[in-house]
Amino acid sequence: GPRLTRFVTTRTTPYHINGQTYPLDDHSNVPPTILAKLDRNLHLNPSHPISILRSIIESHFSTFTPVTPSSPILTVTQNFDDLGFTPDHPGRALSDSYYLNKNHVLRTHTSAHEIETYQKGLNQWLLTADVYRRDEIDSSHYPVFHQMEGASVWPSSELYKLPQMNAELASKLAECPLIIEDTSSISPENPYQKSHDPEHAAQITQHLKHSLNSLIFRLFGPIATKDGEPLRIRWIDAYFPFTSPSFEVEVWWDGDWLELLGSGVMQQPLLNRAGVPDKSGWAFGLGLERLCMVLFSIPDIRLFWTEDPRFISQFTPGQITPFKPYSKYPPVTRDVSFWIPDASKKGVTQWHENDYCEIVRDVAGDLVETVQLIDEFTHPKTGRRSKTYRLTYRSMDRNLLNDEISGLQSEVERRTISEMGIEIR
Ligand code: FA5
Ligand code: MG
Repeated sequence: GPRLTRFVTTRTTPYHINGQTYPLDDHSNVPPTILAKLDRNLHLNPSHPISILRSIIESHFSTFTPVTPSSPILTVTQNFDDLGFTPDHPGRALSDSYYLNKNHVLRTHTSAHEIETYQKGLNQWLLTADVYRRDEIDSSHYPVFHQMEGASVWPSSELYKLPQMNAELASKLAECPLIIEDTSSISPENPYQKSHDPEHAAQITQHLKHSLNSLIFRLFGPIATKDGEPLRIRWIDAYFPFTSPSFEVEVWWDGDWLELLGSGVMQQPLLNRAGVPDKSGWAFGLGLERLCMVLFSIPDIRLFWTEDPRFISQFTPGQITPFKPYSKYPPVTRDVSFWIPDASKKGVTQWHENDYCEIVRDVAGDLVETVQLIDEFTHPKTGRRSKTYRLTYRSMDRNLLNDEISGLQSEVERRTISEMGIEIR
């Protein structure tokens, strides 16, 4: 089965959200810091970079219908089972996802809304929402981020139009200073589906690639090609349970490949389940934060959540403008070394770094900037494992006091001792 680490919340009363009650059970692991994010709706504020980027992508795909789902609380069936996630898929683990209880999860990806959107009869749509994942802590990871899901499907009677549409898209792309490095290939590991005519599957795949290359050029072209260099985009094989073939797309940015999105040809059983067995097509899921950080020069992912007016006042609806950092307050660091619990003993939970980060975040909220593993070793005689973490605290909008950080740090230590069974060295 999945790796189910039990994160012990200090919570004792059921969750009450929007008039609904969710009884606690041994899966409940949503802390108050996360609950507080459920109604921020950054993607609906027209002056927020997330929403600005959303509207620019929506205007690029002008024939697609914009969709906003209402609640981030989904059943485990909607978020995982309906999409073909196997019972032991790691995404289901308590260490990676937020559960209200064993039946309800905070959506981990916008793909969870694919079926209901096809059920509405939409063929071309763009759905934007907040998604929740337990993760490490650094300047590009935050437990809440935003995804945009886009899809294009056609009834079988319209597939004959694809070659013409592809030819038009290809001729527009040919005019762009663009290098596409397509390392993907159709193979037994990443096949066209048996129920698809390979001709049609190839046309759908090509339409997917052309459509996303043209979006990425629209977003990055103006900044990336400023000094005469072409924009580089890379396609690589991927795996998702609900698409085949599947691809990830990266863009060359600042001397490195940056992962932008996952995509592929929709698995036909999913479209059948959505009541549209006669349709076929493609979908993608794009992370908005990382894209915004590059396009708006936003240096830290926590800034998206700040309520400091010096952030939001810098942006204009509909425009990509560079962010001017208003000040960077000094960091305060603390190192802590401890023995992790021995999971071979009965009743002892497997150590997981996400559980540690979760407690740090629960205590320090957005004051924690990074949690870095800086040393680890196994004691040669006892076999016990030691880890040393460096916790960096920094506020986005004020100076931190030493005493304040010492208080947070001892609370982190107290809780990790009592809830995770670590032993400070
Ligand atoms: C998915 O979530 C799939 N649902 C995407 C998909 C949709 C595939 C439709 C096929 C068809 P993945 O976990 O790789 O895939 O996330 C998609 C994108 O979200 C990533 O490429 C990245 O841009 C962004 N993302 C993922 N994790 C994080 C994170 N912790 N912080 C910020 N962005 C993230
Ligand atoms: Mg990925």
